[in-house]
Amino acid sequence: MTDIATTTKTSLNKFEKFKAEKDGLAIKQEIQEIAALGWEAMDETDRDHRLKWVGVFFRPVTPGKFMMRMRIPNGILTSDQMRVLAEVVQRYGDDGNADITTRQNIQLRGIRIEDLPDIFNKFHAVGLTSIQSGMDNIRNITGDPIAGLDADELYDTRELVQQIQDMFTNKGEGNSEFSNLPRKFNIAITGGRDNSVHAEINDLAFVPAFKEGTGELGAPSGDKGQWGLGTGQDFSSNTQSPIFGFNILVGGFFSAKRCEAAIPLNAWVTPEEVLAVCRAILEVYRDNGLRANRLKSRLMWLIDEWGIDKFRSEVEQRLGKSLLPAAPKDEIDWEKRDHIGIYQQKQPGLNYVGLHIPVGRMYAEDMFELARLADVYGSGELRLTVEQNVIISNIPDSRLNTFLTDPLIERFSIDPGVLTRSLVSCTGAQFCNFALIETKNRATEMIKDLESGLTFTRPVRIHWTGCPNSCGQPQVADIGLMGTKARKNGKAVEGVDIYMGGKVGKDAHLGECIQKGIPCEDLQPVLRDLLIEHFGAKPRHEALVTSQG
Ligand code: SRM
Ligand code: SF4
Repeated sequence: MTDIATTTKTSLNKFEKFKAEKDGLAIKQEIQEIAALGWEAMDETDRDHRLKWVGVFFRPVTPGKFMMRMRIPNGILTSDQMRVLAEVVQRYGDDGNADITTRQNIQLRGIRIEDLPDIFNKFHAVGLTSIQSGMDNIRNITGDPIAGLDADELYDTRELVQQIQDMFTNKGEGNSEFSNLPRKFNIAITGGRDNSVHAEINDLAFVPAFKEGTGELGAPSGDKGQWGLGTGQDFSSNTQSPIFGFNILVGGFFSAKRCEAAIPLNAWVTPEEVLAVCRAILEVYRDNGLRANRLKSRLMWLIDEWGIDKFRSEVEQRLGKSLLPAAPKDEIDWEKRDHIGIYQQKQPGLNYVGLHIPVGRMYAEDMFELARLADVYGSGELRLTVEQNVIISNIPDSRLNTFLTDPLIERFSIDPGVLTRSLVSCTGAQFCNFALIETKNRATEMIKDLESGLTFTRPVRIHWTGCPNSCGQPQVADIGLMGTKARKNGKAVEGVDIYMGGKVGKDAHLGECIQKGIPCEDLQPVLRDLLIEHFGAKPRHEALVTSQG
């Protein structure tokens, strides 16, 4: 447990103080009481902060209508789970909707506090949880959205992701061992080749890497139990051929103050070791992370203070083992795929189909329909991507043609416009009180207009984020737009800073700010010029003349 006593009381920030007074997770036991009391009468700190430990977010923009953030490990859910989420938002009529998030997750809106006991019962019945999904907890763990379907993947990480989530949430019931971190913590793990998780922007990421078989593994020989649960895929038995495992990256994060890509820990672990190493890193962060200044509490700040070598050796101490050095290269050697469209699975005769969900926004009817699609044509499984889209898996060849004639495919296209296809947007001013600008609606409109005036020869990934917190990840985009206050004719107006050069997949690196304070009302021609100048877009009339002449 966190030894907050070691930090003097006066040096604690206000968040640390209220956590020290009452652990956030304690709110779980008080839900009945709070539901009966109502949101206006309840304690303000409970309402604004502690409820986030059970995934319930007070929205100052829509007081009384809360947001609920789920946990969808690896972004995979069943049609039954999707239907329960749909039922929850359905009861709120026009106020109810849901968003797919940039962490392969779902957030529900319009939630009334008096319904929480019933909602939690519904979640429980289908194995859903929203526990520890906000505030100083570990966020939804991202994994390859086509894990287990991809013929080219090196390791199916679904079980590992679930094990890690089960460890720090006590199988979704809540775990006070990890409910008081210095700040949020992001984990990603991928066994695929295209860095589908944006490993570089996570506090902790596991990326696939082979190690020459030397028989000198750090794990105690034959004692897998000590390293956590087996994964059913034992790559460590043959010590002659290269052994599969993961290189570890640490410290990636975005914040209003600072953005950093993750750096190598210089450690390589087998799949069997991942769980224990994850726990050790979380414990080191929990017990040593900086708690005085909340703007300097993410893992990278601790790594800065200690240096990576000390951080690594503290992790080794927790583990009670030395870590092997990183494999010389990782296996992220593909460009990132977006999975929209039809793809054959590694299982013969089966396909997965990626549907484009415009800026991740869904209404109850959409969610019921997506669940129906998964049941009727697939195996009842749905998957979410960090681009805020949905994949329906396990569709037999024989059902594919009928699937493609389903009316829902018109709404959620398998072949959207070039810009629409890769558009990502954070929540923005409609629901988020940090927002400096409206995002989702504006982004959708502007992209439509740009598409109608231009032709493209390559995709361009445009990400919108409503403020410098960077939830919409503008730094990973070809063009990233970050909400800001701009000035026009002496007046403050909604504006954006423009980021460019974000590279995803192989050799990922973060984009940088190239232009500041463009008023949103003047943005479209600026984007148009950027698309023409840097991404080979052509004005439609010009493209027509060229093709005719
Ligand atoms: Fe975020 C805070 C939404 C992904 C960095 N984020 C918030 C809050 C909770 C602020 C608030 O209370 O209103 C937003 C809720 C708005 C709402 O009503 O939806 C919010 N963040 C989101 C989501 C929904 C954006 C989206 O539309 O997809 C994403 C939910 C992910 C999930 O399922 O858990 C989301 N947020 C991210 C990411 C991207 C990622 O994880 O890959 C980042 C940058 C990466 C990172 O954290 O290192 C991100 N969110 C932040 C920050 C800045 C953190 C920091 O260290 O300063 C905040 C502010 C904070 O925590 O104090 C924040
Ligand atoms: Fe809200 Fe800012 Fe995050 Fe967008 S980036 S969801 S506006 S906190």
